[in-house]
Amino acid sequence: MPTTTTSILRRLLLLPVQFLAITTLLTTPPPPGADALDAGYYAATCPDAASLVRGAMERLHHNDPTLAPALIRLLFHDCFVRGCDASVLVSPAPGRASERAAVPNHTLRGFNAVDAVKRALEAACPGAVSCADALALMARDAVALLGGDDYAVALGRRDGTQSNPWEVDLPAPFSRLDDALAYFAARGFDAEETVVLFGAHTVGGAHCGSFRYRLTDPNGTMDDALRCDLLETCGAADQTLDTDPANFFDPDTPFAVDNSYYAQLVSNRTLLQVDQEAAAHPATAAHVAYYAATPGAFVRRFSEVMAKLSNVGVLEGDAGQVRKVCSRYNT
Ligand code: HEM
Ligand SMILES: *[C@@H]1O[C@H](CO)[C@@H](O)[C@H](O)[C@H]1NC(C)=O
Ligand SMILES: *[C@@H]1O[C@H](CO)[C@@H](O)[C@H](O)[C@H]1NC(C)=O
Ligand SMILES: CC(=O)N[C@H]1CO[C@H](CO)[C@@H](O)[C@@H]1O
Repeated sequence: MPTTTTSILRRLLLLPVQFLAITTLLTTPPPPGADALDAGYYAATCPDAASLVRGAMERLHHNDPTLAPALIRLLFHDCFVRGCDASVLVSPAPGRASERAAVPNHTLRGFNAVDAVKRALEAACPGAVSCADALALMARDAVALLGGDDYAVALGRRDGTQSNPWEVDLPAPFSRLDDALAYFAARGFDAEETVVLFGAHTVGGAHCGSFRYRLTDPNGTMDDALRCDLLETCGAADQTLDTDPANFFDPDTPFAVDNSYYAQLVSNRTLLQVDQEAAAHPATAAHVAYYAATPGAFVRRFSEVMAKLSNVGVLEGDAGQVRKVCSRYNT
């Protein structure tokens, strides 16, 4: 009886949604999609935008090499939640939460750098360059500064006017790989592309909190020597973020876009469980083995897939706005 009631209720609730989706499909033209982005978008309004961002990134990177990995991650968190619309950059305000209040965002960094670059863009070309474009350019420059291939970023993204913590549904480090693959597939990334994007975990690092539970599991997949080393660094007890030690994913070359991440997967020496699963999963194992064995192929592919990531669900034309300050909507 309760099951029937629930299923009827569910059907009643779903019906109008399906109906709405169908009518929307029939009556509205398809959105322009990232095809409408254009490398020359700022030719008239801010011709030096890209070089201004590159120069600023070079200075920032020189002062703090940990920033570039943080920006690559920031782009991922932006683009997979509401598309690449700078929604991740909005600060929570009293009475109005934002994506930054959601758990996966607690360890995000780089917001001040984006604000600084945007201030420079505003000084050069007031109101022209969106925060979404600024972040896409900064992430591209981060990849290049970390020794990856430079790639073209088409421009014209607009900034969103919504940022909701409850929409942050990013996979967790302890997610099953099957779920992560389905999540990436829903955003247009197949298993190979997902494995390539995971390769971002060849730069930067993770706090112990995202893998500590693996260190006390003698039956887990982590290499024993690494497990013992990390147990010494991290301890077995949970810590708050400000005291929790951070660890490089790839301690040998933490600031190089290279294929060592895949060698670590093959030797069971990576930090995150979901990453480690990619070494053995039938949909990903061959890709992991290939990129572990073929350094140049990874570096080239990483930039191609980063370029694709930069175009997910972008706002174009008159949609959204061009924020003046990346952490605040225009009033
Ligand atoms: C299943 C998917 C993913 C999970 C569960 C995941 C999880 C994490 C976690 C837990 C951290 C450590 C955060 C900290 O403790 O400070 C991290 C760091 C990082 N992630 Fe991911 N990630 C995923 C996919 C990606 C993708 C697709 C990219 C980019 C293309 C990316 C780029 C990075 C980078 C560069 C860092 C280092 C950040 C820094 O040093 O500040 N991640 N990720
Ligand atoms: C590890 O596996 C052994 C043998 O299967 C089992 O007895 C033990 O409880 C497991 N330990 C943990 C921490 O899961
Ligand atoms: C990695 O772990 C898997 C599964 O536990 C095991 O079969 C494999 O032999 C390990 N590889 C290395 C290099 O330790
Ligand atoms: C980087 C960032 O904005 N982190 C925030 C994540 O959410 C917590 C809790 O809401 C905030 O305290 C952090 O400042």
